[in-house]
Amino acid sequence: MKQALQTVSDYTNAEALIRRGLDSAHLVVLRGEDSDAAMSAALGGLEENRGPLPLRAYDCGKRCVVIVPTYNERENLEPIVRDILSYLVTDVLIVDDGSPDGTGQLADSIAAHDPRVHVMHRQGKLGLGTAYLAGFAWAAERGYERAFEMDADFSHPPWDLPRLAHASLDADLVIGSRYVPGGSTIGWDFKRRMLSRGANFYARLTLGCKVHDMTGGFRCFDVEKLMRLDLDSVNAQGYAFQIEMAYRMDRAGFRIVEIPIHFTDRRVGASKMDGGIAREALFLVPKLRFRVPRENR
Ligand SMILES: Nc1nc2c(ncn2[C@@H]2O[C@H](COP(=O)(O)OP(=O)(O)OP(=O)(O)O)[C@@H](O)[C@H]2O)c(=O)[nH]1
Ligand SMILES: [Mg+2]
Repeated sequence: MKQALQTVSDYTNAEALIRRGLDSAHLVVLRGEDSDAAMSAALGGLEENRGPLPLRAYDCGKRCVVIVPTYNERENLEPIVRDILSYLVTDVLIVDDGSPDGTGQLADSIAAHDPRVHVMHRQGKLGLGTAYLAGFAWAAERGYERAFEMDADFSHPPWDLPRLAHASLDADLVIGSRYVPGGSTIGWDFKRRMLSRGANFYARLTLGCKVHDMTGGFRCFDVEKLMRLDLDSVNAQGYAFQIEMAYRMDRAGFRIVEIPIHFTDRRVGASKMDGGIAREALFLVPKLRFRVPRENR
């Protein structure tokens, strides 16, 4: 199936079009490459249902690692790792919490064949927040300059990774945002949409924070800035972890940029979202206001 594709010369032009409603899945960023060749690579990608594949992965010039926490993501793991590496020059860190479905063993076998892929195994389901904190520490110890957060379930379009990486050259935290012009959620029912909207409204109002998508989990951190935060005192999980990290970056005076993304409901596998995650956010958010000091850099 042929789909309409549009070319742009660079990411600045791409962002302007996406904000005006163009779907990034149908955009080819040329980056100086031959237009016909880039178009045919992108079309090939769309036909395989892998998005507008680039001729070459985007190299932002920083040492990047995409941290992918996994719990029972066996079916998603190989395709998501493959797509991440197709779009971005980066390493990948899979943080698996002893998934009963064998995701951890599969991750080991992917890593055995590709030196860019690394695996951290943890004993039992310890939660998304601590998975990311462990990943951040791992990245800082090894001198990575950019650390991405990304779900394994294809909710976060891998073709948007280069846009996040590019925006991170001029920001301390980039958030792939559903709630700025050009962003959206696809495939969620009314209840789930209201829950997410409500959580964001509540967090913004309670914390007085300007970020539109406080709960979004598709992000890129400047590792050096991230390490200046007091990460030992972060203990939130789920939605609340993302709210807390955005708030801490904001309170520290760091530059946060939101770029629009289309968030899509998971392709396969089961959701780990539950009432506990929502309750945590409800009670933790007001506490953050008093717990997180405003810092002067
Ligand atoms: N390591 C680790 N990963 C987790 C844990 N909980 C969720 N994940 C992973 O974190 C990512 C986001 O989790 P999801 O299940 O998609 O949660 P969600 O996005 O809130 O819910 P849905 O997308 O609606 O299913 C996925 O890659 C999960 O496999 C956990 O306790 N430990
Ligand atoms: Mg998900």
